[in-house]
Amino acid sequence: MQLRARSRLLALDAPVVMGVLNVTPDSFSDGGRYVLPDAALAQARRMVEHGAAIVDVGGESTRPGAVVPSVQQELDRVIPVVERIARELDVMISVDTSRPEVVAAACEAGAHLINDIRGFRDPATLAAAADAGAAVCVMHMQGEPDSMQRAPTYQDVVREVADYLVQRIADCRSAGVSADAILIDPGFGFGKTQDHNLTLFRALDHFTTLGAPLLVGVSRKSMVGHLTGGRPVDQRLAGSVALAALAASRGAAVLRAHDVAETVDAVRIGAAVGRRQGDR
Ligand code: YH5
Repeated sequence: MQLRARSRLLALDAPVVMGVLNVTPDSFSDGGRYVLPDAALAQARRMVEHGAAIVDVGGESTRPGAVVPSVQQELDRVIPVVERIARELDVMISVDTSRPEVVAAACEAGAHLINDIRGFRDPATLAAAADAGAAVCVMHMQGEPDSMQRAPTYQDVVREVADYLVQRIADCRSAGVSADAILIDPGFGFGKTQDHNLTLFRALDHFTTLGAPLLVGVSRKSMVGHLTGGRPVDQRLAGSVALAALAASRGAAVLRAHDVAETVDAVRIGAAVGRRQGDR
């Protein structure tokens, strides 16, 4: 199994790690236009050295209450960083965006994969990704980042999330995205209670049968906090790594993580002990 993303092919026979690179002003203390690309490039380089196969660059915070940046602000944050990574590192570049203008400029700057937490709700965003030949990650989210955690409800969370993802795979194909350029993601923590997250995690085997490689993002999330007696975000490393290993053992193809070195080891362990396609 391979992911086709513009000029790059990524082997997914063994699970890989996508390193998180936030380029929001609150994640780089200065937030200035000159400091940011240098600091971000250094962090990207470290993640690649630690074994990240993909670097995920995001210029919009998903924290509830976070201010949505203007298109120009998002471009100013993301594009210089993508350019630097493309020029200086040998890695697949993912860009976290919901906007067609950012997709087009990011691909021009060297991005390979578009990771839209809104699941390409805007058809123009999907069209821009398809036009550029970029791979896409389609994530499920109930509601909007601002309000999604207020009272998420489902009749059958596994069915609803799976049906949504299957429909989105078809929509991506209709928009011209090639079949081997699509990742799907149940979207842990995006309009889900702890119960929903756990139910989805236990059903990961099912999500691996939907027709596209599965991306799982649980790193540092409240799901980990809940399962570890309420640990704050800076004490969630061990829990995050444990969940990453479990996800890899159940067939997740890409693990999105902040702590790349630790997660690379964890997914190796998970892949080795888990039963994978082609076993037996
Ligand atoms: C994801 O799952 N998540 S941003 C709250 C936290 C810690 C981390 C404090 N982008 C995903 O990482 N893209 C994000 O607790 C994503 N899948 C994909 N494809 C949220 C995040 C986080 C949120």
